[in-house]
Amino acid sequence: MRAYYFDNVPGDQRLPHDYVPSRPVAPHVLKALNVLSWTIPVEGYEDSVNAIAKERGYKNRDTIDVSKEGMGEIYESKIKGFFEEHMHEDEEIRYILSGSGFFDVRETPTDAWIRLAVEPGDLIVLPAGIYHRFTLDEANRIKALRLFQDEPKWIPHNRSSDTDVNPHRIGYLKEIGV
Ligand code: KMT
Ligand code: NI
Repeated sequence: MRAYYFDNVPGDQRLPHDYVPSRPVAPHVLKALNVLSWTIPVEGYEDSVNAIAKERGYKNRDTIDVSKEGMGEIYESKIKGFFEEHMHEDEEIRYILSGSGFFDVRETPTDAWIRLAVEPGDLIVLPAGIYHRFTLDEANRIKALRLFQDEPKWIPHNRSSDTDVNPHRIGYLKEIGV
């Protein structure tokens, strides 16, 4: 997984939006935001992913196919929703099986976007309360395993003055010491 600062240039969200020259984000910066990542080769990934799932209490999982073919008529609205800046009250855990895409996470306190370019074998954990969004890249497809601590639920809370005072948001800021 490559991590770099998003260039904020208006235009197609599926483009890399990498500064020239690129502004890479060091692993310790992601660590300070409580963003976790592993690389686990897709061939024979099960044991390693199962071990992490067991250790972290991820009891449920499903797969998601984000592509026109995979989503049908809800594709356009889903793509739009994924890219709205939001938070969840649970961790967002994704293991990329095929394809690629970008998860953008907000750095705090700068509010800069950090772009995580994910590809097959990347396992990422976005902590509860972090502001983030997702987009496909120009290849237009990704398949991922979604892991959940409890029931497969996925409630996005779009960023607003309400989410700024959400207990999970406050808890996240406390955890990262901001
Ligand atoms: C999400 O929650 O934003 C998604 O599931 C996006 C697709 S998973 C690669
Ligand atoms: Ni999300």
